[in-house]
Formats: sequence, structure tokens, C-alpha cells
Amino acid sequence: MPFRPRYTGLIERYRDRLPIHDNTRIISLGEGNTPLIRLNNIPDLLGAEVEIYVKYEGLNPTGSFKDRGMTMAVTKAVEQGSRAIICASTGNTSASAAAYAARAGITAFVLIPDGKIAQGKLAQAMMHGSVVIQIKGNFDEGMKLVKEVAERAPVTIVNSINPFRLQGQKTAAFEIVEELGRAPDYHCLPVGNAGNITAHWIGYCEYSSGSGAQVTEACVFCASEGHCRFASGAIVGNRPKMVGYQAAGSAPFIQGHMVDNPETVATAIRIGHPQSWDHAWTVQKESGGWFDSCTDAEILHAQKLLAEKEGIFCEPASATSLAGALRDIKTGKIAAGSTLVCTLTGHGLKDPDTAIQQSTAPVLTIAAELSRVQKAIEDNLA
Ligand code: AN7
Repeated sequence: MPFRPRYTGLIERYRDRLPIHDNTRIISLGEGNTPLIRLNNIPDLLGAEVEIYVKYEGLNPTGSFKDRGMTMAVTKAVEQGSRAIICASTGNTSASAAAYAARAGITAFVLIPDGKIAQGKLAQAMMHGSVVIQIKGNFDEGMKLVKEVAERAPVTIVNSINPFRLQGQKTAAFEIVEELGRAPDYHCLPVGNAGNITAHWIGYCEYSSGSGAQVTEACVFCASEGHCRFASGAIVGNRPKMVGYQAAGSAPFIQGHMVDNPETVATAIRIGHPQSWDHAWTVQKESGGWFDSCTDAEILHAQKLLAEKEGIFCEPASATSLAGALRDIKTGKIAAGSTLVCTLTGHGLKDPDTAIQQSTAPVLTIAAELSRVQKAIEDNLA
């Protein structure tokens, strides 16, 4: 049998495109390399001539895309001698930070909104031995506190304001281009802090650019003046229109300003003060994409549809990408004949409570008797 090298994570795979030294100790759990699944049944239901792929980021080691950024952020924190990391989180960042800190043998402090994160994520932060700090406040208040405390205490912030996070997350775009042989026409993502949509754009630009271009203003992505690797002028390949969807009760990009009391069933994106505000607007303008919002009902409907019709279980926030795309396909805003990728950012098992609450499938409770089981089958055969 031909020898296939063991996959050891995205830093090893994309080493030449990441800020990593030859002797850097890499903190990895084998993240990245997630499936790009072509939807079969949903496009038929829609009657739409579109190719929809979902990038199933819920299959990362801790069940979300955060691991792509966390392997980089923790690797660099350790390289720089840090003994502790800290983040504010709606749940997935804390789960990922806790796991990678455990792997590295350092301490993770995680600030989470009391009672507002999904059970699975809380379980992860606790199991990996992080210091869980529940605050009587939301994510945005937690983020503000984290920034303030990091100026006073020896801790490295691993939220997406840490530039190494976006560097790791850009690799999702590399994987997509390599599998499709080109960039999709549209790339749809759920948007909270807007770190991930920014990271994907960096990835697509880097992949499609030659050697960069001269820029007159400081580049928002690499902060360089003069020569920028990502500048539009250098683009040789195709890049997607980037489309960001938010939950209606938590939609600063659609309202055009920060939101103070965000609410949504999709707790992962219950964020009113996005940290990558400026970057995301640049991405929207450069790519020719747009932002829009989805109601909680639309989000849950898309989550259910994916689970029932395609066998793919993602968490509510993740389904926002498909919910928005389905609407934009119906209205023709996403053109017939196009290829699109929707990122499913986190696994459905993260939030079992929401799944069970909205499930309408019959759960039968019967006596442990053959005749009763037989009857249940007869009654329910399609
Ligand atoms: C499943 O964990 O912000 O727009 O603290 O968990 O890059 O913020 C989570 C964000 C989408 C939004 N989907 O991504 C956190 C956190 C899921 C998420 C997002 C998040 P960004």
C-alpha cells in the first residue's frame, strides 16, 4: 500500500504560509482538513440550479472553527514565553482555548456570559481544566474586561483580535480552493465578531495573489505600508463574493451601528460590538459581497433542514450561513448557475438543549414488548 503521511494539523500543512519558525514548538490537535460536503437534497427541494457546498468546521478537534486560530495563537503564545491565555467567549473560543492550553501545559482563563452559553461548550471548558469565570454580563462586556485586564496581568489574549488567530483561520479558504480547484462564486458565513469572514478573505486573497502590490495607505490586514501581500492589485485568480449573515436580534452590520443588548437563540453569535468591524466592511467592499440578517425561526429551520435532509448536524449559529443563502438563492440575489460554500462553524452536539427543544420528531415510549415495537414500525414506515 502506498504510504500516506499522517495529517498533523494545519500549521505543518501550511507552514510556508504562516508566521512560524523552523524550530517553533507546534501546539496542535490535528485541526483543519475538514470535509467540504456537496449538498444533494436541499438544492433539489429548492428547485435551484446552484451547487452548494458546506465546509463542516464542526469536525475540528473541539467541534468548531476556532481550533484553526487557536493552534496558531497558542503556539505563538508559548513561543513568546506566555504561561497563561485569556479570552471572552460565547462558548466556542473558550472550549478551544481550554483544550489548546491543556495541550500546551499552560493556564486558560475564560470569561463567559452567565447562563448564556450552550451546555456542551461549558462542559468542554470545565473538562479541560480552564479557569471558568462567569460574568453577569454579555460577551461584549466580557471582551472589554479582557482587554483591560490583559494590560495589568501576564496573560495573552486569544480572542480574534490576536492576529495569529486570523492567520490560522485563513487556511480554511486554502483548503476550499484546493478542493474545488478554484474559489467559489460566493462564500457565506455567520458573523459575530467578524474575525472569520476577515480571515477567509485574507486566505482567498493570499491564495489568488501573485507577489503582492504597492499600496498607498496602511493595509488593514497586514498593517504594512508600501508593499502588501494581499492588495487587490495583485489578484490573479478568482475570489468569492463574501456574504455575512447575522441573527436579526444581534445584527450590528445590518443596522449600521453597534448593538447594546443583542439577543438570539444562536448564542454563539450573540455579539453586539464586533471586534473586526472595520476589517469586515473592507471585506464586503473589496469582495462585492453583502451583509444580511436572519430571524431565529429561519436559523432553526435551516439547522433542522440540514439535519433531516442531508444528515449534517450543526449548531444554530452555523445554520445562519445556510439560512441566509437559501433566501438569497430564492430571490436570485445569488445567481443561478453559481457555486457557493456555506461555512458550518460549529457542531450540533454543542447545544443539545436547543436541538431537543425544537425537535418535532416523535419519540415513542412503549412497553418492552415485541408486538409494540412491531406496531411502532408499521405506524411509521413511510
Ligand atoms: C459557531 O466563541 O465569538 O464572526 O466567543 O462560535 O469570527 O466571531 C464565537 C463565534 C460563528 C462567529 N459561529 O464568528 C466565541 C465567539 C460559531 C461561533 C461565530 C462564532 P466570528
